Amino acid sequence: MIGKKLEDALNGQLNAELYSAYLYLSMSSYLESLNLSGFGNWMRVQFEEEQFHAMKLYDYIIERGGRVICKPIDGPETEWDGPVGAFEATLAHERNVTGLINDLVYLARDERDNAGEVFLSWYVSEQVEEKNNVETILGKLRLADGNPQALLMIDQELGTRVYMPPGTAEGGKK
Ligand code: OFO
Repeated sequence: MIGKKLEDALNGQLNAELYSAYLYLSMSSYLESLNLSGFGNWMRVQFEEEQFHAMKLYDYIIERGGRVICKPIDGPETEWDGPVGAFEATLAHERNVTGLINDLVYLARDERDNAGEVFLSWYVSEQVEEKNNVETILGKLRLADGNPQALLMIDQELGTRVYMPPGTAEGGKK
């Protein structure tokens, strides 16, 4: 059975992942409002990924004999400074989430919960991938630097992103 401290912390992370989902849904809607439907699509897929992250925690807490407590989810922002502003905010958010995940790993270690630490290692790798993905897009956006044609090309590329649940043939880990 999971210890109370780690159970509470995992519940907190479940809430944080649902907030992430809500944040990216809000960004999707914002980008759609700019007629950047490819960017909107990318954020919508991100919304689905974050729900997966949340539900993985949900299942794990239950599997370990804990209890999931559904707390209120904060309301996300609704406006950003264009796609660059949205992706800068995404990068800052993911850096923050990485800090939360690292703290959970340290807590699992302190609690001598080896199973919990192994479980959390999936999130450690996931954060590296998320940060890299966002940095890549931000790099392209900065290169485009206000060039509408280049922006539309990136929009087209991001419009091809499809949600693949982890474990499916092409989804691999993501
Ligand atoms: Fe769940 O990785 Fe982003 O927040």
